[in-house]
Amino acid sequence: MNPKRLKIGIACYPTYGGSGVLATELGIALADEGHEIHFMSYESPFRLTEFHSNIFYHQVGVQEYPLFKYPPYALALATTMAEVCDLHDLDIMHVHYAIPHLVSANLARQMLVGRDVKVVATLHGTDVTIVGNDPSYRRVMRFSLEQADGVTAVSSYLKNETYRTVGTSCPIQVIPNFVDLERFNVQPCPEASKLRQENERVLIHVSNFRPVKRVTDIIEATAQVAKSHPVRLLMVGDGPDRPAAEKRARELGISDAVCFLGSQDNIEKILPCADLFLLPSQFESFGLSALEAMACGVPVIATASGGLSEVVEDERTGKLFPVGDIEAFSLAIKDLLDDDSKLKSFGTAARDRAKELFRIDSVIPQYMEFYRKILTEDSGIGTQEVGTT
Ligand code: GMT
Repeated sequence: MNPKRLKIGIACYPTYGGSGVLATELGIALADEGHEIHFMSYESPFRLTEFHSNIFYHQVGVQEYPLFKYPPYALALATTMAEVCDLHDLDIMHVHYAIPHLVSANLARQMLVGRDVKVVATLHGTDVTIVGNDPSYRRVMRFSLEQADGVTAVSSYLKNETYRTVGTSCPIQVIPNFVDLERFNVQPCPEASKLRQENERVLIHVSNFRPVKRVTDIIEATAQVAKSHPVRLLMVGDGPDRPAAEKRARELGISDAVCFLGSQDNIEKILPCADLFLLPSQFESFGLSALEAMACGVPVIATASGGLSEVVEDERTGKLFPVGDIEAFSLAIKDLLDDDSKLKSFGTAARDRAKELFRIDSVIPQYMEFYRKILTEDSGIGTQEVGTT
């Protein structure tokens, strides 16, 4: 049987952030399986670094005009989506992060004449919990979810939050985030190993330094740990709370032990050098960065909030503590640093859990099955020919 080659449009935020990472990795994996992928965004997604003959990128141009205090990106995106659908005869438009991508996709579909495209949305987190839950967007969020042909969420927590906050009754399927275990492995890269001084333990955090990540909690906890343990903290990423974290490190006298590395394209080279990954977020719908650390055999110390407890297994692959509890946070770090065999077994269990539940080759078929179901539901496009992964 010849599996039908699907033509899939993917809209996402292209800069550093879990939803863009996931959307890009999904597109690459689908392209590897022979499907044709069309990314649409205002910039090329940052993890889209290699040439691939099945992958196309369409830049959304937004016209500036003196009347526009806020240039209407959602409209420009809808126009690009409709044009790409017409030119390339897409089967599916898969948007990542609902606002505004889902609104644009639904609008694009309405503009098409004589053709249909199925609209699929993947909810990632703050599109529901912060943006979609704001009174200025809640109604449009609910309306667009109900217009979509299929909706997925990256965790059960996020699915339930969507029902609770947005008040929609549309079916939502949980398809978890995934990781490529070949790329994210336990092998430290020699260059990154130079970041560790002799006798030091390495702690690492990776994020976009937004308030929800509570990055200053990491500095507070590290200062506690540094009183009794030689540690180096690697802060990877950039964002609004980076200056506050740098300031707090200076105030607490631990600047020498904290390296702010900025945004890094090849985080898989740095992660395996770390002893522990720290994620003290206010909430996370999933915590993709924690999963990437686990895949590298690095145990995770994170808050027991949102979907993190679906990723990190408390006292087996890491430790979970209450949001904002610096004492519990630093004790959790010290407990693992003080017990080498526990640290090692947690690291092994972390990689095993990533392998068991979140490996790329078990999650991609879930997306393919989801597409297949949507395509066969009422239009008959694809039928059984679609996607054998
Ligand atoms: O963390 C953010 O604010 C960015 C956001 C995004 O759109 O990239 O991340 C969300 O999506 C990720 C990928 O599914 C999840 O791993 C993150 O947990 C989620 N962030 C939050 O829920 C805060």
